[in-house]
Amino acid sequence: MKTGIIGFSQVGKTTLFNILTNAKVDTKFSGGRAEAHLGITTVPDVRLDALARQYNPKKTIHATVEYVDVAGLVKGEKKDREPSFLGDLRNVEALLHVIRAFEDPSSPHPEGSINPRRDIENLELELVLTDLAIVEKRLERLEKDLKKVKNPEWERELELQRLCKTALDNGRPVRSLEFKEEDKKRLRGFMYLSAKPILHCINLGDTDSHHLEEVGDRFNLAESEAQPHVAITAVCGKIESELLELPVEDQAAFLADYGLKQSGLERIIRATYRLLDVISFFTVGEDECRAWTVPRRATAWEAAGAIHTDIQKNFIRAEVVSYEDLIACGSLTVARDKGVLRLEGKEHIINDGDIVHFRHSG
Ligand SMILES: Nc1nc2c(ncn2[C@@H]2O[C@H](COP(=O)(O)OP(=O)(O)OP(=O)(O)O)[C@@H](O)[C@H]2O)c(=O)[nH]1
Ligand SMILES: [Mg+2]
Repeated sequence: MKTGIIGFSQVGKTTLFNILTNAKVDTKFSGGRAEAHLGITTVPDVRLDALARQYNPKKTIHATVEYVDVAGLVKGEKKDREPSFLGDLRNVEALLHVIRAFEDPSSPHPEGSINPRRDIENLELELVLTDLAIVEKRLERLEKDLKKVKNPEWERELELQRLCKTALDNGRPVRSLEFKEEDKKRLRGFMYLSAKPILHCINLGDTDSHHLEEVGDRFNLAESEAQPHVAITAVCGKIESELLELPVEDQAAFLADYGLKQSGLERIIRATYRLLDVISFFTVGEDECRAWTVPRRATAWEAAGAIHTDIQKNFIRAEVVSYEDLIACGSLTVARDKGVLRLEGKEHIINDGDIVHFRHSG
């Protein structure tokens, strides 16, 4: 899973990138056109940790999320030439938009005041304008080609691109449109930024740590929050940066001092999982306990494919047990004896937290 961190300049993108990936990129350096940073986050999961304690495997492999941190957007930049760093965002699955809500007189907010609602609207507009430039170019090409040759595939694409253009012309992101799976495929190659699910993350000042859950009301964001494939969360960047400097055993107490139940990293990853509507299932054994990420309502057959195409191809049955049942039983053998480990076919829907063992031939 790959997420792109975006936002206007000096909002705390790199600070958040460092928090998420435990990197040490200098936040003093800005310069606007810096190269993109890439980092990987291990997805914390207490269930996998508990399974690992039970199995004591040689390897425990958590799910990971890749993050890319790019230079800040500049409002109203000309869209006829795509800013090069946007290229780094084209192949991400989701966008993490950092919004500045902390006061810092030494580096003022570029807009002069704190107003997350305005910043969200401005950012969405930048995405819309960037995509509009692409869709217009594509439509021109399609119309020209269709005058020369009749091609039903291009005609279908023309209809779809026109739908996108109409939405964009009206200031609406491509993600507000519903497409059938085969039409999504037709548009995928254009990698519209406004088609990507987006998590707006409000970066609060350190005195606001008790009010993380209330950002929606406080900044009047209900309208954004209600849109499809949009979610809102908050962090206190400064506190989270300090957290990173502490030994692991002191972190929970430090968070509690600020009234926080979980770290910003956990909150953001959970929000991203909900936004993308994905779940985790686990495979266990003495060699390896591992978390896998699949879309919610994935079938056993699809889950097999997430591990390896060979397992999918040679799928016989999936043995499935819920996390709670396996922990209560202590082992797959006991779970099997008690009848809570069930043998399921290809169409069985995998639930969040299920432990799955695939029986396959070859
Ligand atoms: N007080 C406070 N300062 C912060 C916070 N997050 C970032 N800063 C400061 O704001 C400045 C910019 O932070 P960065 O993380 O580099 O912001 P950025 O969005 O990556 O900036 P550009 O890449 O230049 O667009 C730095 O001086 C940070 O120390 C925060 O949560 N609270
Ligand atoms: Mg930066």
